[in-house]
Amino acid sequence: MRITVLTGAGISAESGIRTFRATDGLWEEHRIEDVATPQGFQRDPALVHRFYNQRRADAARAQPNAAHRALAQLAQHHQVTLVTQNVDDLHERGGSPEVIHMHGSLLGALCAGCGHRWPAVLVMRALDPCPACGKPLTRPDIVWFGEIPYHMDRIWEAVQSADLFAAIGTSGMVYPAAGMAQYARRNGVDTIELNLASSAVSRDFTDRRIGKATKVVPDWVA
Ligand code: BV8
Repeated sequence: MRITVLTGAGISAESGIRTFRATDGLWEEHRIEDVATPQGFQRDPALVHRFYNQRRADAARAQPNAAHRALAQLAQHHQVTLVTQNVDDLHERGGSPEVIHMHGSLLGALCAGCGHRWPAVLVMRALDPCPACGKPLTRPDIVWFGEIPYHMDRIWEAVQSADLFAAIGTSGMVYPAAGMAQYARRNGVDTIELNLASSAVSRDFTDRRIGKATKVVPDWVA
């Protein structure tokens, strides 16, 4: 069976990583939409790096949970395309063989000048020179609001060609991820939502499992 899975911050919540809604969208009194934007980086690169350095340290301390491990197990029995909005590496550390990070990754660094990518260091600074062009324009390799998410052609293809589309732990507040269930249904793909509560797009799903990810995901995979 071909299953395309989309995960959000809710799958990492029980690993101790805060979700966006849990922080009511604020960080150091800044709206995340102000910090996680190219304009925010232009305005105050040190503030933006502080935001991501903190999340990189939190993610490094966190451990994958039973939901991450259950999705790795699912991939052993089905053709799974795993797409995540999350920027942590808990899916990889939970054993998933291939993860599509549509919003980038805390483990990546990107040169805002020449576009070169390289592995991030734990504490990143804007003035760190790019290994390729030498410019002090280092940014996290994260897709910010107003930027185009990565691998979208491959993702849309995986959603429309699946037998089942499953969304796990996402509020359905951010596009284009939030539009995937509707796109699946338009292509005759069955849809299921696994979440602690209903989301902004619950109406787009024909099936749902309500509960904590570490409970409902292993139960669903079993
Ligand atoms: C783009 C990386 C196009 C950064 C992120 C008006 C209408 C529609 C769209 C827009 C609009 N205005 C602007 C837009 C576009 C914008 C958007 O959607 N804005 C929103 C705010 C309206 N989108 C974009 O800008 C995207 N790009 O559209 O480009 C384009 C085209 C051409 C040319 C240029 C551009 C890019 C968006 C990417 C932003 N980056 N992340 C970072 O991580 O720091 S978004 C960030 O928030 C996350 O990655 C995630 O995607 C998003 C939402 O987070 P969730 O993962 O859903 O988490 P959340 O906290 O919201 O919810 C947690 C869920 O878990 C809840 O449902 C909760 O119930 C559940 N839960 C909690 N605990 C548990 C649990 N479930 C199970 N078990 C538990 N224990």
